[in-house]
Amino acid sequence: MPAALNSRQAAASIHDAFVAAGKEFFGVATDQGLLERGSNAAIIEANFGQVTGENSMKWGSLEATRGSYNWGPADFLAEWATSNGKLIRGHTLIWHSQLPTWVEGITDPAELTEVIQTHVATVMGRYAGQVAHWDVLNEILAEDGTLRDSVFSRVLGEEFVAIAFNAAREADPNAKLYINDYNLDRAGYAKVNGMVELVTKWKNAGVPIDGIGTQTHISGGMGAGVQAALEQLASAPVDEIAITELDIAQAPSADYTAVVEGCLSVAKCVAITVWGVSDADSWRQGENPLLFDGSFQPKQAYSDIVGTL
Ligand code: 9MR
Repeated sequence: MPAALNSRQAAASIHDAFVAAGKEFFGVATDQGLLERGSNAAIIEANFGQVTGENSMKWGSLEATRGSYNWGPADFLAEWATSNGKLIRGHTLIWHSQLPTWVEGITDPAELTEVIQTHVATVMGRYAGQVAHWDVLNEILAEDGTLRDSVFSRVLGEEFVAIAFNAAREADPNAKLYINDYNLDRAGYAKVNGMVELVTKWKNAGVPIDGIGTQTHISGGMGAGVQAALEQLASAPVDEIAITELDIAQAPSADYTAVVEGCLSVAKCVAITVWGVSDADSWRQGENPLLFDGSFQPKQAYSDIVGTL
């Protein structure tokens, strides 16, 4: 059941408008604590079409102690999404941050390979068939476009890319498998070049990478450059591109609409996710970067995007 109209904060669904424009979904990051507070659930029910767990599906949240799983918050999110007809983006399987210390401490390549395979199979297996996109790898590049230093790169070199994606395809053949990163917002930037190179290399080697996720945590004035960055990412041999964690300092309407128009103009760009509903809960406190203000009122940027669509 959709929320009653008087509890909705924006009359028109940005997701419905985006789908009508030919795209897959317009979603938002959330989690149990948020869904149980304020107008988050009502707004998501009425206005968005997909949820990404802001923290609940990260390795550190799921398995801080080896072999002991904390599924509660992740299960809550998946069940909420399913019962409310929302798609899910799984975030994220392999990431150097919010990584349990027991994983950080592994030095043996065979052991780390097995641990990655088990993690991917266990987490993706649990939600198999329910998750539209999985961020298999998150933030593996340094700013100069080379591989970031992490336990994964130190112990396995670039091979962990193949290990993780091969395990992911096996665990849930229906999920679109993504490599996700930030600072992919400007065409020609070293990290964008590095991403296209890395994905091209591994795709040509037969590794099943379906999409590139560009987080898109940006400042005002950067929105106009996003389309060219999407075009460059789309030059990699992937099926699709998604904007996965959008937020823009002070939420200027011109930048938000430019990002949405950029995605509309690039055929491979299939989806947009904003990184939270309300400024009250944004990780960028003080920057007011989201589409709903601290009182859950939709901003100009929200209605202008719907207008554009
Ligand atoms: O928004 C998330 C915040 O609540 C967490 O404390 C933080 C922990 O690292 O992660 C934030 O989400 C990040 C996402 O998982 C990956 N890209 C950057 C996001 C913002 O930091």
